[in-house]
Amino acid sequence: MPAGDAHVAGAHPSWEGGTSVVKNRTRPGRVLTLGGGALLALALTGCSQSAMEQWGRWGMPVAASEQAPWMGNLWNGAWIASMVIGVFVWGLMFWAAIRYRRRDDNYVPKQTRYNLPLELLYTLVPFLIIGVLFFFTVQSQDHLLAKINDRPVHTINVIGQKWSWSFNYMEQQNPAVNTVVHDRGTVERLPDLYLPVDEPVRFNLQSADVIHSFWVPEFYFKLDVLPGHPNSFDVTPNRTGTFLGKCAELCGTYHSAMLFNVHVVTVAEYNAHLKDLAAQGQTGELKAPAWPNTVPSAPADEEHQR
Ligand SMILES: [Cu+2]
Repeated sequence: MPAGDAHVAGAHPSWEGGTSVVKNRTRPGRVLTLGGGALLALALTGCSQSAMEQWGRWGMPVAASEQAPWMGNLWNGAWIASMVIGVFVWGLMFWAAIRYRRRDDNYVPKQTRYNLPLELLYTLVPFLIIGVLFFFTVQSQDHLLAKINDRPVHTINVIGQKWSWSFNYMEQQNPAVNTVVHDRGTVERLPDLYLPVDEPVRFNLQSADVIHSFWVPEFYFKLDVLPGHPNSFDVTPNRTGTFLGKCAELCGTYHSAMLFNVHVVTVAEYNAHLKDLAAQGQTGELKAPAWPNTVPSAPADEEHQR
């Protein structure tokens, strides 16, 4: 049993016991506690401007890629549609509860049955709602998964392994680097993913073992990393900064430690970082072994094996 549950279970008897303070707390006391909690929550979340702005994005961080607005608009639209429908349904529920409340013990209102227009309405309206959401979902998905073909792209081959990430920068064609360099992460050392700002990057995702999911929240995008099924997507980071990338698929004991640092930097800084990696001997491509092995193999020798 998780510690949190144990705590709740431990506290439980005092709620049941007739002499407990909790049981005897008066109603105004409880209301005050609730009100205080709500005020505290407001104070904690509402005092900083950036937190308020994040509420404006329905909890999303500030976007950092050219493709992010497709997902951002879908996210905002889905929330607005849900809120409109929610308020309408709550309104109907409260209206019906108040308008048709029982006033007289012997009175039973007229029961409605086989009302065809009403049944058609509540069958068709949900289909309509789902249809609209489906249309915008497919539209966003097509744009997010579209490959960038009109500009040269940097290619980064990513390997997800229990429980970290390895990045291969396929920069043979880049005159500033001229080779493939890699950065292998471990559970103890988070790997660093460097990306050039305003330049398209193609990610090829491979898993060395189980299903992972490659997620950079600021790009508003995640994609499954599947054993035996390479996935790929293009993204153009458009805001410099340091972000935290994550694995978004529960993949075992240290899933929560499967993080990586994302540095969106200028092209010059990007090239300089890759040259640093090359100078440290991190050249060549790390390959995902045939599933279901667990550790990517080193490019030429076994020197990098864990
Ligand atoms: Cu994972």
